[in-house]
Amino acid sequence: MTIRKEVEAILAHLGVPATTGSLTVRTPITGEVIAQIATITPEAANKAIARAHAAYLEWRNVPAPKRGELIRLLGEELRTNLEPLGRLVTIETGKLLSEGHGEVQEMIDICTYAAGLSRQLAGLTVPSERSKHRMMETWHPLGVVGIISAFNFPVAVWSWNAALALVAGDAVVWKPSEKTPLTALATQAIFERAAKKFGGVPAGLATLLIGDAKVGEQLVDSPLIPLVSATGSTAMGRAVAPKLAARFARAILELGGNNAAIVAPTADLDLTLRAIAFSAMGTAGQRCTTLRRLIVHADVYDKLVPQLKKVYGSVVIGDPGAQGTLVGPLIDERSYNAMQKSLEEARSAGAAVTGGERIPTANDEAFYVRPALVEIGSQTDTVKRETFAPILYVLKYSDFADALALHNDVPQGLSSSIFTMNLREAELFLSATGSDCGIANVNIGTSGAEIGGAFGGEKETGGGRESGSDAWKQYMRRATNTINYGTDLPLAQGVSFDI
Ligand code: UN1
Repeated sequence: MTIRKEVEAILAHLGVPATTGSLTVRTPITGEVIAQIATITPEAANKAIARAHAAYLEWRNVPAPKRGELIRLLGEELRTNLEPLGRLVTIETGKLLSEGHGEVQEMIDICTYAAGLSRQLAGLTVPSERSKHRMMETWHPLGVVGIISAFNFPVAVWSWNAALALVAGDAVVWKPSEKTPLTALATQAIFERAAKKFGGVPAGLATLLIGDAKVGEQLVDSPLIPLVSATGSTAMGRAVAPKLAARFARAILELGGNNAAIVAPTADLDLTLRAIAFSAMGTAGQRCTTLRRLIVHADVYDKLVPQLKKVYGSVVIGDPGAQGTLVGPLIDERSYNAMQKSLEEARSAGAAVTGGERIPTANDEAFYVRPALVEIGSQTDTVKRETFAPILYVLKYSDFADALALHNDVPQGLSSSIFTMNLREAELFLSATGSDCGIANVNIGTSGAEIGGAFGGEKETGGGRESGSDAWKQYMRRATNTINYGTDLPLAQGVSFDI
């Protein structure tokens, strides 16, 4: 069966109505076209946003634990469809089958989390300074949440936002990456089934808009959308953030990462090697949390780096659906060119590059590469820039303070790790003067975060937090309430105003 036929079968199985249109969808596995689908017009997109707003006005009246029931059903529906949706993720993104399945598992996990959360959207009660007064805070639904997602986590990112937003009483409008619209259509069909089992939801409660960057701009500009959660490049965030700020809308920005790990002299090198391999080469280096910089102590450099080179030289590259493959294709030619450009720049800066070459296949339009290990003397501009490809820059250090300084001396601040058995180093790395990232780990890689924690990063990563912890608060508005159950009217701060 060709991949195109397989895609048609999966979409039919998941209940996606067959369409045709101007958007060409390819699989990076072979580069072949797997679908032609319709895109939305600007007028229709505006109507959809208005419909979502009307849905929100109804949905906010449904008790939160009932809203949680919808998300529980969504989780169940995803559980039933983990295999086909996971396979579709692999076909559309080129990530390994276990990662495709893992992505759907992540969706299921956030649904479980959000369903529980629906009974815990609690506000504080606060002691009032006034007699016979009570203060409390109440969390209310916010409105329509715009979700702009990237190709590399084509469906999990929607679920992190949508599960929380829907439980919070919001409606969601989703603009997925143009590179991965099929998994979005499949997810929408799965949502519709859950909504039906729920007994129906207001029309347009969760809406999918397939289109180009202009659709994203409509979400960013719409006065009906008080929060936009956008995942993508720092350049995209730079365009989006001022527009949202200008109309006082909220932003959750998940932008570039330039994640590093420090390998200290006491590191468990066997564990470190395995953690580096997954973080740096996994998903062909196309996670926001991918390990991009390795800062290795001089005492262990000559032991670790040759071992790493061996792994880089032997890792199985190929069909992400095949057993044994560890590195699948890059998403497209542009990504391949960006990788080659960065490697060229590193070479001219005197770096020693291992790997990085294209692995020829029968398909000219598929881009498989050997992951690149780049030993480089200093943190050049190339190293400071995020290249969304499997390049690991390796730097050497002798003094821990220098390693920390190198670590933080990049514009991005998403994820970070230290490999050490030294408690002082580990604690320092996690302290206020340590890693400046939103995620800081010890003896574990930079990628593969769990949904229970808040996910996001600082500096040019954008500052947003999604998923676990108290991320839900961004999808709600807080009202502070003061109630007077007495007959007097004492004023705060002892102010008197007798009429
Ligand atoms: C992303 O790359 O956009 O930490 C998100 C991880 C995943 C999320 C990555 N759970 O690798």
